Amino acid sequence: MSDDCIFCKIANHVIESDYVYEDDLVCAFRDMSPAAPTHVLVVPRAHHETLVDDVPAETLAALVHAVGEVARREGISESGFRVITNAGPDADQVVRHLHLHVLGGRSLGSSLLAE
Ligand code: DGP
Repeated sequence: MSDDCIFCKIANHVIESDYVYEDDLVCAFRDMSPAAPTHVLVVPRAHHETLVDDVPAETLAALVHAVGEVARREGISESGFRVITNAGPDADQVVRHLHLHVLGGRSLGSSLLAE
């Protein structure tokens, strides 16, 4: 865990959040600035900056599994949803702790971007 990382603190309950799903390796909580009716962030409990940060295969599998759990729990598995991860400056990554945005609950349009 990184002491100055907000998502480390949320993922390890140093700071509480609105959790949607948790297991040993990952947790999912609501984004504080939702871009859609459902906007949940899925993060590893261990600190990894992006997807290219030597993330163990077990953790990657747990992240993808959690996306499915979030979609089912939020009732968007049939209506549809989008998963995005921002990595690095060109993607405008603000929080430097790997996270998957799970967006749904409205039509997201055909663009790859959420807006
Ligand atoms: P990005 O790094 O650009 O992929 O976006 C980070 C997202 O994290 C952004 O949508 C806002 C959200 N966020 C930032 N800080 C917090 C926080 O302390 N709590 C919650 N729930 N969401 C946060």
